[in-house]
Amino acid sequence: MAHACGFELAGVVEALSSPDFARFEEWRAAGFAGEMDYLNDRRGDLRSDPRALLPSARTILCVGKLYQTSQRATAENTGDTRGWISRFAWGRQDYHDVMRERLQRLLAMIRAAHHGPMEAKICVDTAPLLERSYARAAGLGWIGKNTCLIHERQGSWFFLGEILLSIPLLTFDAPPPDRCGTCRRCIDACPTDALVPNGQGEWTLDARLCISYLTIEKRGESPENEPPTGNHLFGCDICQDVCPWNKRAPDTQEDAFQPAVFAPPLEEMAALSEEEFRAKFRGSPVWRAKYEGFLRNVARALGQSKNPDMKKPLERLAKHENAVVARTARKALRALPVIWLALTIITGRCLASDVPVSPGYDHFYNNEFDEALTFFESDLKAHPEDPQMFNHVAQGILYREMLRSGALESQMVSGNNPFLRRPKMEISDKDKQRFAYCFDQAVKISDEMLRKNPNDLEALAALSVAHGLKSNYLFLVEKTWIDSLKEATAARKANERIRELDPKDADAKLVYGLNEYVVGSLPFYMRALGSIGGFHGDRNDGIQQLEIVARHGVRNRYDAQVLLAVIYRRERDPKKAIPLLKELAARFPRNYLFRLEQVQMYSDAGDKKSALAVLAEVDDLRKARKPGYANLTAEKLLYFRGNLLFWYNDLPGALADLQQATQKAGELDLNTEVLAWLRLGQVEDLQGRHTEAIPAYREAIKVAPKSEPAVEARGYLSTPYHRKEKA
Ligand code: B12
Ligand code: SF4
Ligand code: SF4
Repeated sequence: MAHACGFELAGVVEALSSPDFARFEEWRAAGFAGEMDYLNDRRGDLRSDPRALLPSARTILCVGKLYQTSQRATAENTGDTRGWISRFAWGRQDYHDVMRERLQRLLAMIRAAHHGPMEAKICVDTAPLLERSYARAAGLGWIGKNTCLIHERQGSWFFLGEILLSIPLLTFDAPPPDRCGTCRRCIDACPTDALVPNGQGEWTLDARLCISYLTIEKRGESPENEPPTGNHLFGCDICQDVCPWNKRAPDTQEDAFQPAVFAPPLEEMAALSEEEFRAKFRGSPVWRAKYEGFLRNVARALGQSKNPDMKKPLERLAKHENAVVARTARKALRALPVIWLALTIITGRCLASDVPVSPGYDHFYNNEFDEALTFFESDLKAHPEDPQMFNHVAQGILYREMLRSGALESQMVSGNNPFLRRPKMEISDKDKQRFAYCFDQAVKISDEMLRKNPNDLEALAALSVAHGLKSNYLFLVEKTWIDSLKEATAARKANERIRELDPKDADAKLVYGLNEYVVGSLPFYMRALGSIGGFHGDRNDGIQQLEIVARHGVRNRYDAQVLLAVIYRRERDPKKAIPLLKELAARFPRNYLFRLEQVQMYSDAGDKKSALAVLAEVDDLRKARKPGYANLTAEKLLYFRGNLLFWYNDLPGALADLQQATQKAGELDLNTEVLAWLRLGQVEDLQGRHTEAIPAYREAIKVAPKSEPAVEARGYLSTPYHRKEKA
């Protein structure tokens, strides 16, 4: 009957007092209920026994209704100009009404089937009933570490509802086993560490730290040290998004839950009048936050956005007639100089008028390093007391050089031992000196700041970045990897101090995560050596830390995404790299590398069609001389296509492209040139023409004798190349 009424889950349990009430008592005694009066006062006490709601109750019929739709988070709908509403509130109609109406239908069916007298009461969410406890006892699922009820096949995206019945039922269901096992993804992913252990070693939720509570239930202004709520406007789904039991969870068939509003533009939301809010959200669960609460959430999201264009709407909200909204917006504005100053480490997006505005990083991420450096140098002139300004210049110099020598391209990471085999980059003396000067100044000024205040977070951040850059420099330019690791360790130490002082800072996990991964990836003997020198690392932990920054970071988010894309490639996990690269390409449209890397990843993932489609898109952008693409040569793209066809065994196609690319080899950067010659030789060999292959290998060796492709080419001079059988 329950299924016929639209419920995917159903079960029955006796209407007795729940043994879990002790858990509830302990939970609220710990203060975890925050200001939710309906849990703290008499209405909370009523949860001790369902017969407080219906004295004649003998049975509880528990049902679950799915609400997940086919809509997913994508690069287009999760940009930094948009807010985010939780899945359970996407529908046009409030789930309470939908559930209630279906439960009424179910009750009518039960009444029709049961002929005698019967009392009943329908409950959905708001009734003082321990819903998850009874649903668990009725066999609807187990209670996960994220505290949600999870069903093995249906996941956890479902609402609960109940009918208390005065009739006894003959059979009762049993709770399923706990299937969380050793997993702790939800705990690690929660950005505010709201999932905490209770006295019995089980996980529970401190609602005061939970974004869902802070955006839905908490009234008035945010507490002084409120955890960051990111772009969440109503509720939070993170601990369910990461749950493996939701990976294959089915979507709802319910029309009323299909998304009406889910990722609204922040600027548009900030401009809503009370009437417009009513028209948009009346009837949706978002209504619960009320106009004041919703706009307060918008103000917070604007303040935590990484986008400079969000300052204007925030300033308008600071003048809002609602005092709570206006004060929240003013608080967010006051915090901006600090947030955006920190942000300049990576994005350079300083917005507040009393700190330097540097569009340099927009150029930086679009690979326009000359333009970026012009901005960074003038910022430095205006703020010579700020260590980060020196870091920006040093970073601009280093990355310009990396692009020039092809080191920004991911061949850098494709070898067996990628972090150690990069040929030295050639860098001019002038750039070398400027880099060294900027590094020294950044360290000197940060040290001075730390002498005055050892807990100065900005100085620690600057120190960490300076050492990180120096580590890269030593590795790529000087190729002194032990010194490079020492610098990486110094970066990590400064970072660990930030993590101690501000454990909630997701961004601080960037350097830590990278260090874990890089050191954890070194060959064993080097790691052993490293441990004498004091470095240690764990690859998986490193990846996990970077994933947290990529998802929840503010200032280091894009760096973490770039690093992860590179790492996923190295870990042979192209499917994970693709969405990241799409997001980066959308965010930094003038950086062709994000698109070319997509080509490679689609190819690695076996999706030749998509790889060729992205490549054609890049070629169109090049031909149209779109910004960022004008300097890309036709030869480079021919190499890319030839390489792709080579791996897909389309040898005539590969040959034509590679011949054309190498005809004007001068148009290729060094990295691509040596690879193009190597591939050309290999294609000839595969077609049984070793005599034609030899000159190509010789060219590869001549162009960059010490590079990995040249070493490989040397091997094929005497023994023609054969494709290895797939393992
Ligand atoms: C208050 C409340 C909140 C609060 C507090 C949440 C919380 N975890 O306690 C806030 C505002 C933070 C919240 C958030 C959300 N909520 Co809410 N919330 C409620 C409400 C009204 C009461 C929950 C409650 O009593 N909490 C007190 C604590 C102690 O209870 P509990 O965590 O459920 O734990 C009980 C049992 O699970 C059991 N238990 C706990 N651990 C263990 C371990 C073992 C081994 C065993 C045997 C038992 C056990 O004992 C406890 C006492 O009964 C219920 C509806 C209701 N009437 O029950 C909805 C409800 C729990 N929320 C719901 C939803 C959908 C959400 C959100 C997903 C919404 C969103 N996207 O933002 C989030 C999820 C956040 C999260 N990780 O829990 C659904 C959950 C459906 C499901 N599949 O689990 C419910 C059931 C509403 C409904 N009718 O559908 N919610
Ligand atoms: S809903 Fe969000 S903030 Fe709350 S516990 Fe889950 S992940 Fe943490
Ligand atoms: S993420 Fe892992 S630990 Fe958390 S609820 Fe899901 S299965 Fe359990």
